[in-house]
Amino acid sequence: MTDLVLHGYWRSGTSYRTRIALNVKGLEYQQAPVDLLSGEQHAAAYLALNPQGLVPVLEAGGRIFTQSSAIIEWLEERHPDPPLLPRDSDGRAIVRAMAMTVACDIHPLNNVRVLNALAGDLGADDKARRAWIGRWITDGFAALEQMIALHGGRYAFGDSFTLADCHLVPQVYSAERFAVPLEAYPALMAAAGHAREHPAVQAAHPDLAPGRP
Ligand SMILES: N[C@@H](CCC(=O)N[C@@H](CS)C(=O)NCC(=O)O)C(=O)O
Repeated sequence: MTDLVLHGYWRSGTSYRTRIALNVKGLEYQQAPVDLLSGEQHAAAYLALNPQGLVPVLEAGGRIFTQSSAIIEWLEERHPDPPLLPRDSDGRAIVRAMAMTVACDIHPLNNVRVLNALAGDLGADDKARRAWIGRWITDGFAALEQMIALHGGRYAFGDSFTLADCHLVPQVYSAERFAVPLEAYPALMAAAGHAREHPAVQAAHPDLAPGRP
């Protein structure tokens, strides 16, 4: 029996990155699907867990945590082995910068609510929304490519799986889903390819998540 419950949506990148971290740490957890397409994130019961109406939420023994990157850092502090951050402060800063490039500068611009606002407020059609998505992934991946070429090894930073890989894999999944060309990012794609071979990452794949139609 576990006291960890992850509320998430099968295809959400933030839920996916949290599942990866939970799996890397070898933790058992229950999953409670939240259907973003039907708007379950706006229901009163869910807003009581996360007033932002976003997934994921991690319940841990009665405590409620939101914001996937903060959840992963909490997991890192509570369950340090295996580590998701390098031992030295320089390395930690670089890994966090890689993760934040995804978490702060790519993902939020392509979130469901932003895409809905583009369509509803500005009348953007599917083609325009796909161009928007591609634009921000391309922008962030161009920077990440250079960072990974400089600091990467088997994974995005060196030869150990880190917080950066937790964030990178779901963003590549999203890029592929929206057919964003990825040939210009060989170092990034090599790191993502190795990360995808990790059993913890494979077990976190959206196709295996509850709630998938
Ligand atoms: N910064 C937040 C972002 C959470 C977020 O945007 N989640 C998306 C799914 S990936 C969501 O719940 N979207 C629902 C909506 O936009 O209505 C985190 O990392 O947890």
